[in-house]
Amino acid sequence: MLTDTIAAIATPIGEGGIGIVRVSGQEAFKIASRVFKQVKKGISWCKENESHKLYYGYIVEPETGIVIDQVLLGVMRSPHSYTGEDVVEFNCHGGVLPVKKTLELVLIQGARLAEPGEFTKRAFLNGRLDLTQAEAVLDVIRAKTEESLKLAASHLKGELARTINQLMDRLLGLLALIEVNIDFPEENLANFSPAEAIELIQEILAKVNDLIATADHGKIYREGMRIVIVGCPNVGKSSLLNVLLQEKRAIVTDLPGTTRDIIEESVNINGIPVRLVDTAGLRAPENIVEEEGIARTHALIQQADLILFMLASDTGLEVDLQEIFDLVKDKKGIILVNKIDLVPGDFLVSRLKEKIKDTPIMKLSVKNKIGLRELKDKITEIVLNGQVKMTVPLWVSNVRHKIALIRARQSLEDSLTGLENNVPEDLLAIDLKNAWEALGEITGTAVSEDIINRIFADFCVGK
Ligand SMILES: Nc1nc2c(ncn2[C@@H]2O[C@H](COP(=O)(O)OP(=O)(O)OP(=O)(O)O)[C@@H](O)[C@H]2O)c(=O)[nH]1
Ligand SMILES: [Mg+2]
Repeated sequence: MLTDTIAAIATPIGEGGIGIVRVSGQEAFKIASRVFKQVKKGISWCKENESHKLYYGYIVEPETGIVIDQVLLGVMRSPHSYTGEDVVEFNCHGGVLPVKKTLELVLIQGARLAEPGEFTKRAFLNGRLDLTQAEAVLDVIRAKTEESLKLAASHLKGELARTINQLMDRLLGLLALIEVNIDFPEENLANFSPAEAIELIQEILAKVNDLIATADHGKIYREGMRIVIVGCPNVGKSSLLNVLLQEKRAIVTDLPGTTRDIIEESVNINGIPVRLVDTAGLRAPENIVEEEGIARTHALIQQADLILFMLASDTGLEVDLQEIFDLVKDKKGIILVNKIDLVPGDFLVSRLKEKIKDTPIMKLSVKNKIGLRELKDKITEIVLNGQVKMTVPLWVSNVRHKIALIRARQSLEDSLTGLENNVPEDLLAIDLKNAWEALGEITGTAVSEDIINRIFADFCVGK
């Protein structure tokens, strides 16, 4: 499969400064030489040892001689390219047609259209990247906040892989000792001391546990979270969405029942990528449109990571809120008392405190922008359990990595139990090998084709 040559458009389809068609594989240069006519001044692009340069020329349809575009050709020879293969990149003018026509020509000359993520997959299979780095490529592309980008970039640099590899090396050293003991029990070649083994495994286990502990926060920075604003009509839900978005996205009026449909937008709250959802006010529906809106709100509450439950200080607890509290009671939430510019709201807050024990209650005025800073800080505090800034140098952010770490932890714990109970060394070796393999799944040293395919299927074509 790695023997054929793949091609794809690597830039978004649309108008832009440049559009790039990327070609990788054994035939890349041959294909380029058929369609690229260099405007020769100096060295020919296909001269041997010429690499990592741009060459000026034209894309020409070989049969007709028709010029498609004026381009710069980027040449990167194997093995020093992204994929590790021979790579050429046509830097066309950034229009839909020049780029598409160039791709077409390349395909006619024998390249195959790349699958999603296939360039990066080849980079992995050719040992240019480990699996954590390959996954980080996608995380960098998708990063929504500076913090998510920072996290992805540290993985791209291979920091997670380095840590995992160190743990794997130490495990392997121990395994080797045990294997020697199994193979030559009499000869006492290797000094295998169970006490030292226990110490070493405990050290590795502690590191694995540290990594697992970062995973929940890491996932929030990588994948973001969904916050749903709910409450009675007219309390200011849409106003809050608009002010957090700094944009008049949702319609705001003083008529109750203004919002009928779900409005969902991305915002950055202290570095956390958030999908913020505004919903239809909860009340006895007056018509079928409102009824549907309210039904959707109920469904959304179930999917939310955090609920902002909003009341207005001027209307207070006029409706029976028990039903709504029941809806949100299993979720993390914050109760917001809005419109304190109209009525201070202290009375309402004290009444609420009688009813509700664990959920934080905050006062704000969306209109006068009072309490918004505190609300943002409260949100981060709740989702990160009080830890507001990224302080740990290395974070696990990917659920796949977390699951593998948990399996490694289990096997390490099993091996410790075994050592304490003097189990035969070959059984001990099995546990340690399992731990080693679980860690190897993270970096890709021991990983099934199925997992690899699943990872790269998420990528865009051309990456
Ligand atoms: N005085 C005051 N008015 C506010 C405040 N926040 C929102 N409002 C006003 O309250 C009215 C309702 O605001 P919306 O944001 O549309 O309320 P909503 O909760 O989305 O209402 P529905 O979509 O009908 O459920 C509007 O006239 C807002 O300008 C506030 O903090 N103080
Ligand atoms: Mg609204």
